[in-house]
Amino acid sequence: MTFESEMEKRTQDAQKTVLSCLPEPSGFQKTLLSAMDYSMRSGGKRLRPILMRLSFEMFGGTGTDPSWFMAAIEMIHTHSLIHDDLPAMDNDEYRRGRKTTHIVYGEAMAILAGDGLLNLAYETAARSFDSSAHPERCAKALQILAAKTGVTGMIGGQSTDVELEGTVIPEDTLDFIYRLKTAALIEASLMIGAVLAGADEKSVSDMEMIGRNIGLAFQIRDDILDVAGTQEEIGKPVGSDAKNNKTTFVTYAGLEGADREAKRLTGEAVALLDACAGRGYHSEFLRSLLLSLAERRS
Ligand code: GRG
Repeated sequence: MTFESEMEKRTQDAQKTVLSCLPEPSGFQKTLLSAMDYSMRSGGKRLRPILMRLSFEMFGGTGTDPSWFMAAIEMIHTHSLIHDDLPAMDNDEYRRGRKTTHIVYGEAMAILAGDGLLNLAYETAARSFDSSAHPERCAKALQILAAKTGVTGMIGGQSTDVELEGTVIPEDTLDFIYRLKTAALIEASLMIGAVLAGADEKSVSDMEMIGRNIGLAFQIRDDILDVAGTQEEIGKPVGSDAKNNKTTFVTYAGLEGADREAKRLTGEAVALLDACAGRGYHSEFLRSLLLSLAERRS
């Protein structure tokens, strides 16, 4: 199977898994549920659930269905995008090539749709206990999900980012923001797959570091695309960082320096993955996927 056809197959699998966990828009909350549904169905690469399943498979997972956590991480990711696009944050009109949730459903409903997805994520992840032969692994995975999403993870990074908007952000603070805001969910995806599969502590910690390096590279690529991409590629207008007066990695390193750093970080991640292969845990497709992210245009 080629890389492209396997990617297509895995994207469809993640898409089916994620959408099967969404409630039907009906009842008095129909508008809220429609707003959640709209946001979850509007494209997206489904990268985090794909990474989670790949990690689960790499460590030979059995006895627990990772689907619940796969859907949960995508719900949390989508919640963050809905809230990040709000007028109080980035004030963006387009996301994933479509109008943002607050443009279609209004600001109040978009706030609630984000809140709804964040709660639904934990409700969904907790369903993994029902059929798991290893409930203690599900409990550990739930802890990771909450910590990497909350104040020590994505929300903490976003708050620092929001607070410092319009200022010249020192490079080490920018690194902290990227690590929490963007890398934390990617770390969580790889760690949870490993934990649900019963991987040892060293392997879980390696997956965390792979996620960190890939997450930082992913954010730097996002900075590059915001300057050098096109609206068709990124699904929203380019130049949003400049419009919002944001310090990004490109501010410090320029486009070429940022490209070099994204590739260096990807190399670190692949080296760690190769070390896992040396201990008998191997996924050729995950390796190719990590390398392909360094070149991504969307
Ligand atoms: C509002 C709590 C809160 C957090 C916001 C993650 C985040 C923090 C904001 C989203 C905007 C942004 C630039 C995030 C950086 C990570 C990133 C590049 C997200 C886009 O992820 P993709 O490319 O998106 O995986 P798709 O659409 O493919 O799912």
